[in-house]
Amino acid sequence: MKDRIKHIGQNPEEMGSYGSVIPFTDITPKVNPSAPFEKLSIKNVESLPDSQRNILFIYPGMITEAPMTLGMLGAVAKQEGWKAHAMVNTFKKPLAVEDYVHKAHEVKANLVGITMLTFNALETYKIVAGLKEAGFPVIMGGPHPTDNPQECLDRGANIVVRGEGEYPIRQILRDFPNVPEGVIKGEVPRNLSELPLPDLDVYDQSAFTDDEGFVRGFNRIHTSRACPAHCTFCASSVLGHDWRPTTVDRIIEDIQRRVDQYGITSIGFADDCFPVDKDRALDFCRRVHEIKLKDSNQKLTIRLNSRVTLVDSELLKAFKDAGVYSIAFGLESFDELSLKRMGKNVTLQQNIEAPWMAHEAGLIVYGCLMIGFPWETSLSIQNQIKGMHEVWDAVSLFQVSGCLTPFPGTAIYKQFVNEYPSISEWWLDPRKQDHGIQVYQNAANPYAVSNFYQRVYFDDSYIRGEDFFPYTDEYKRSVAKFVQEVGSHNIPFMYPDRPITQQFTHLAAKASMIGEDLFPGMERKIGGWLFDRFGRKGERTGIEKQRDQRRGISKHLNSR
Ligand code: B12
Ligand code: SF4
Repeated sequence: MKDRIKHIGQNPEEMGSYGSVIPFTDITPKVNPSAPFEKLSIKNVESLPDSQRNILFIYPGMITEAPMTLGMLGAVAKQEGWKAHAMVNTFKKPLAVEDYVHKAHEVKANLVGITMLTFNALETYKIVAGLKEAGFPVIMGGPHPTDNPQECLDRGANIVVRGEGEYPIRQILRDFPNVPEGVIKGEVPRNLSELPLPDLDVYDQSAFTDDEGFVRGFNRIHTSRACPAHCTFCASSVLGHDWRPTTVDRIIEDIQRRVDQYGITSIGFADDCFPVDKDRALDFCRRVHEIKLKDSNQKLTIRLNSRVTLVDSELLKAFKDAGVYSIAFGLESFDELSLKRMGKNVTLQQNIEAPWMAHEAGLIVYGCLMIGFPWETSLSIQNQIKGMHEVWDAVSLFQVSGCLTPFPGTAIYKQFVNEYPSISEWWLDPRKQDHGIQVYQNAANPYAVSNFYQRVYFDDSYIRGEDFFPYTDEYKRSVAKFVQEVGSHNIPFMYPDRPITQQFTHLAAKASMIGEDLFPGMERKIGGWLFDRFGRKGERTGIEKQRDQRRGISKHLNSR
């Protein structure tokens, strides 16, 4: 067994681009790698015949849409003859630890696989503890375990998979129950077309279905993995930087089956960066018309993301002709120093030219911006504002993707953890759970988690607090000005042809900002109460709300 695990990649030499992120030699498996699972107290294993093996995949990070990751892993499990079940913690159906344990019992899970992001680490570890207590063996994977495998073992995981999970999970399921505990670094799938397409049947679709019957997330397609760039804030350890595309045939096949099965006409590419290979992108644009929609009056629309460095007029026009509706650029900053220090490897000029080119090609342009880098001063923010004005009419919506969250494994975390020791393992601090997550967009009661101005100004930065880095008052004042600029730009896009609504929204948002300065937390308390009593009724029942409170989500955000 030792040999086999080595074969699927324990050797640092085999880790490709991961090697530089965290040296694998840091990781000491908690348990002797040759200890088989039978030695654990697993209730179901021995009594079940092979044909009834079940794996339950869990996604504990609150989300509104079906995370394709579980479909990807579920498809592999099914290929191996296992029954795959998925459980996702959604705003529509929030889940508590006992729900996961109950489900694991219900499906007679032989194994439970958990996908872990960083922002809700403590809640995730509670789930691990609950499942372990009930006797279920737990495998963890995803961005957080990839960067913190030892922590996951220490918190109860039996196996931690680093990086992409398809090959390791296949091996584990084949060898089950004779699988050693510890850390596995999987072989990187080089040919993505060999992997099965995500299995959409593993999900409880009712958790993602909106009022119109649309299943959220089922339109999210992956056509490539990894991003060649090395932005220092980006948590890229899972996929690395070795960009790997799937074939155009495969993209067409994946879109077609979703159109056929779910009547999907709006596709979102989840790739970090779709157009890395321009020829492939152009080929896709030519062939997209092969996709047959159910009704000839329908049109396929596509949303995608790109670096500004990878587009030109020819490609952008081809996108437009292919039905691309919008393109999101990670502009991040218009401050040259910040761009440089965050390793974005783009010029100010490119940040200005690309949005204009896309706009001129007829695309809706989203410009994602970041603030809160520890080196920034109010001058950086003034430059942000100046830059925004350079692309004001080209960009439809600026998205402030938040005040910098130093995710583990990122260069920025490693660089600043010594200077700011308080950021060390921040994800284990109860006060920092859910940091940086754009909760308010989905919450049943938006006032429970955010102020009005945060919602309409797209300010999910919460920079009035100092969760990670200290900011001067002058910096905070500049940020306040910046988010107002973002708001004054975005509000007309949100309420086109409604000038009175635009004015009113702007005024109300300003009042909300002033109110927060004078009486911190008050708007959320009063607004939350009023909304609960008189507002549009959300999906959540009293019990579900209690679960939410147990998770601590509203409580924490209320205290911001
Ligand atoms: C699409 C996407 C979204 C979508 C959909 C989310 C989803 N999970 O489907 C949306 C827009 C909703 C979203 C939201 C957020 N996202 Co997001 N998102 C992505 C993105 C671009 C692609 C995810 C993906 O499908 N990857 C492709 C698959 C192949 O990789 P994977 O999901 O990691 O899964 C593989 C392995 O990790 C492993 N694996 C995963 N789970 C398991 C479980 C087991 C048992 C095993 C064995 C293996 C295994 O095997 C999988 C298959 O190979 C990634 C960036 C990226 N490149 O991955 C960011 C990323 C995951 N998001 C991130 C963040 C921060 C967020 C938000 C918090 C942002 C915010 N401010 O709100 C929210 C959180 C939402 C939530 N509740 O989860 C970070 C996470 C960093 C971290 N350390 O936690 C990432 C990595 C972006 C980044 N580079 O910084 N996101
Ligand atoms: S360009 Fe985007 S996906 Fe690529 S490393 Fe930078 S932030 Fe991450």
